[in-house]
Amino acid sequence: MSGTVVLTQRAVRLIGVASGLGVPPDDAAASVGAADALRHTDLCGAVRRNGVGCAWDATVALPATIVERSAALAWLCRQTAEQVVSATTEGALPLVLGGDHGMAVGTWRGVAQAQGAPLGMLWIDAHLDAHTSDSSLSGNAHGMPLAALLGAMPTPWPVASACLDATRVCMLGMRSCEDAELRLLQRFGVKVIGDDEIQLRGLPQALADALAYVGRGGGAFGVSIDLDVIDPHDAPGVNTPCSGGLQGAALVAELRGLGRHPQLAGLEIAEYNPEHDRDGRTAALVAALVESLLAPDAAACQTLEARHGAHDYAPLPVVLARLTALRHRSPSNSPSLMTALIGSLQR
Ligand SMILES: [Mn+2]
Repeated sequence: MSGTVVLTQRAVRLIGVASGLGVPPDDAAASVGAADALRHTDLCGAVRRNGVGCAWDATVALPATIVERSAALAWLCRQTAEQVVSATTEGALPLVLGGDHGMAVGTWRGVAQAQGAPLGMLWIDAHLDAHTSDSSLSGNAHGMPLAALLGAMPTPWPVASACLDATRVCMLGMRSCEDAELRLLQRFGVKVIGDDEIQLRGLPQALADALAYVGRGGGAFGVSIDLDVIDPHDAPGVNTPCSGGLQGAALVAELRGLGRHPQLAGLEIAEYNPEHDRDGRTAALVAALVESLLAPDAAACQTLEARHGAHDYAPLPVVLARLTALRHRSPSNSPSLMTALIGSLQR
């Protein structure tokens, strides 16, 4: 029998989307390169450290032959949706990564199709992403995915019908929006927990409320994280920085274990821009988010350790980290290793 203990959890499939279609022209090249840049930060390693299987499944990239913008958007969304459906059908949890948040239309269309039902949605973002092609002044599709997913886009829009259950959609962290977006979300009855409310009530309570809302009735939900929800000091590598916002470390801590939620049907991390990053800190934050999302929560660790007769109240990862550190210190002397371990647990 192997000495490795694996907590039961779906494997994770990472799907990159190389798109700059939905962002301002100056950010397009960096946005196209975002998925590839993230691929080199060992996100699979971050997932596997939690005992969860992981593979980088595919990077969806536009062929040079498709040049017309709306045809290109439609192609990207369709391909992304297909990748997501295939991962879900095989029992894995899809995690879609990229620059342009416009990819969300493909991600969540795929997840909703695989689930066979409209989804609840926790959308963690500094913006509302709820412009339509009529209301948007910039015309940038990364400001529209939520409107498209609610089925609010005027025709012709490449990906139209509703994928979300509007009564279970919650926006978390908004600190910049325009009236047309607010009106649209109000019309659909979408819940908005803005940044000011988070500052007032604290992130743990705001997040708990948001999760209860999107998971009401036990149906599947998705979580889409736009990195611009984080303070640009912690996450400068985004397309549309917005001052203020959540501390990176706080978000990492609060999302711990969410990737193991039984109703969670998919994850997405968007708007990474490697050219705007400083010292790789945004990329490192993405890796930390991914690791935390798939980490077993404290209750799961304690259940596991109780099953194995442990009763020191330190969660298993802490015990294993201590053991590794001690083994490093005295590689050849296992009796003293055990003595030292016991000593460290008693401290
Ligand atoms: Mn966004």
